[in-house]
Amino acid sequence: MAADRTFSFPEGFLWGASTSAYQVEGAALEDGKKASQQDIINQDNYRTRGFATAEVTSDHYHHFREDVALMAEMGLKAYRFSMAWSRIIPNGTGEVNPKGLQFYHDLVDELLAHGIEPIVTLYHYDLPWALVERYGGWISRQVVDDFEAYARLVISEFKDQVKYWTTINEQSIIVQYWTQKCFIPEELRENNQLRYQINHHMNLAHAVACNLVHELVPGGMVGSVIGYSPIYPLTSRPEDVMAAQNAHDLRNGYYLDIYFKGAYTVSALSYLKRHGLAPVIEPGDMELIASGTSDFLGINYYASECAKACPDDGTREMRWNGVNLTGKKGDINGFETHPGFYEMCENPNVDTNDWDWAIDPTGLEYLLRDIYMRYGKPLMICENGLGAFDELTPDGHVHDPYRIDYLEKHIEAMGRAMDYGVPVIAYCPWSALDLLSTSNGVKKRYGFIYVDRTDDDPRECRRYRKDSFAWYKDLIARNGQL
Ligand code: BGP
Repeated sequence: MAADRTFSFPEGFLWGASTSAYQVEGAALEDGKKASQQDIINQDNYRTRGFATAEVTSDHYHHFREDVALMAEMGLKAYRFSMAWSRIIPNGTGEVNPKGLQFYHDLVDELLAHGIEPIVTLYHYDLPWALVERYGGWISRQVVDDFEAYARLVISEFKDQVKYWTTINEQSIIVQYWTQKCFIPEELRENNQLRYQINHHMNLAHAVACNLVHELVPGGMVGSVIGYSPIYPLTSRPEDVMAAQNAHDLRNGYYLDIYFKGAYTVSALSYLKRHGLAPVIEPGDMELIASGTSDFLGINYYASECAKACPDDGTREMRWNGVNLTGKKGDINGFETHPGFYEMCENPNVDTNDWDWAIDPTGLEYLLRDIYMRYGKPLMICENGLGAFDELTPDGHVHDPYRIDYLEKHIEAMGRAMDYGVPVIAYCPWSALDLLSTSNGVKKRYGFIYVDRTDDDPRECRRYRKDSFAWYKDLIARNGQL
């Protein structure tokens, strides 16, 4: 924290860490659990790219007591994790799996026994595969009713122990990377309207979940979790500034306005309509969406983004994203492009990690202030972190000063935003322990706790404390004073 500031984090601030079910649990088909769409997607990732499957991941299912003990040793006040629908209701609807439910009871009990507040995400990309087979998953509106039954069960079950609920993880990112986050059959992949249709169904499910928390959980608080990148214009040329505004409206505002105003961002919706991409909205949908009020917003922030003007001169095709699959800087295979609206591009003013994600702590201060100014609700950092190739030394250490540096600067930036009046209630970096990345296998690591395995070989998944573990422990003990 800069020397001239007197800011300190409030008492009770929730220093935490994050994971998601399919990325950390493993036991993909054990004790009654059936496949989720992520089990299927990641089998394909293994075949085609050599990334680990979701079968074992970090084997948290069998190591959770050890993991919670390590979290307690770090001094965590909160743990944000998701529950796997396919572990609890293996066929997506109907019969409940008692062993699946028991696992989450044991986990929640263990957390509370260690004084760690559970922050539960209802859905983190892992729809039961049975629902994909039955009706195409999120493509069908039927999923909203089935999600309601699942959410009602889980919320009722944990209502006395879990106060903080988050609904659906990163709808914004699901739209951009839909084949990674949802199973989309080959023949539908050109139909980009479906991205927004899926998102519309998720908006309905989100509203349903908000209403359920308010109905069932005394004093409960609920919000969505958005994958959020502030978007800077490449230059101060007015066309670039306009392009950055367009990108903001379509990639950020389009979600936030739903959560807090119950309406689609007009500019983004007009753009989608013009290109035949707008969702079909049925009578009553917008009323349901508006009824599901959020108490806070969960934010996942890794990197800022940059946009420039993109003329609609007939030479450019619409493109939806770019990704770096190798971890070699510069291997990103393109940028999202919407001719006539915006084109994403590299920002020459920031450094990047090995997967070409910008490293920009100031972006966190900027977005916290911007979002709070627009919507006025408390904010919770549900993910923030640095993916890196960590190395386990022969004597069992992992030296990750780059991660400490990244997190320290982001915490400092969060502190500055709070000093300017933004109420942030939790900071849960990604990730508590190493886990399966959504796009790059297990070699891209984020955790405070190293999990000894490779993409090919799960080994025994032994845990090791990284240097960042000790650093975070100290930081929490000082309540964030840097
Ligand atoms: C977010 C997701 C997480 C997570 C993280 C890092 O989008 O909510 O599930 O994995 O990003 O991304 P990746 O795993 O692709 O490096």
